[in-house]
Amino acid sequence: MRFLISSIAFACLTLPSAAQTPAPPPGHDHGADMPGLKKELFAGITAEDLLKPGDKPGSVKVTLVATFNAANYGMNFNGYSHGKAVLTVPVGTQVQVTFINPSPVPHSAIVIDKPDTKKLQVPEPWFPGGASPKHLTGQTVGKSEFAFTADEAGDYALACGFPSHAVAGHWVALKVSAEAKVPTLQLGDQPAKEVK
Ligand SMILES: [Cu+2]
Repeated sequence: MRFLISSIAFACLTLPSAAQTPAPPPGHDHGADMPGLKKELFAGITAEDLLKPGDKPGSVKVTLVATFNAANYGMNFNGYSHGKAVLTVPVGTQVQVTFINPSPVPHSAIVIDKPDTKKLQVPEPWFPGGASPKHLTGQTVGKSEFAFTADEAGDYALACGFPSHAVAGHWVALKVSAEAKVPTLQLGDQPAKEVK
């Protein structure tokens, strides 16, 4: 037994050099990377890509990258969680979504009524077509596309449909507005900006 314990102690002392790097202090990891990300899946994509003009008038492109960084334990889209990025589109906008999950942890994307972010599970998208494939089981290390028409004004969310993730904050806000003339994007505390 003594031999076994000393072997374990020896093994711990001879771990590779990464183990000797001091860990960052807790709570200071918001901009840090998550381990195991397939970075080429979202190279060049930023928070601004949450909302861009689409190919046709009256359409927008939304690029949602789950686990963009380590914020909210990776349960973020392009670094934002808990509705802290707000995408506003005029009623009737055609929304084309590219969903990317570069991580081995399953995530998905679905448009839901904002109060439903408090539900553990949401079976159907609010607007027909508004979910990535198998949103309840999610996908890992990959990309998918879907589209929907935001034809009813209201406060919605683009959320991760993997059970319990939306409750944990894995969503950005989507406002479908009868007053808005152009799509705008608000990132955190910055003022909303018309997308270009
Ligand atoms: Cu998720």
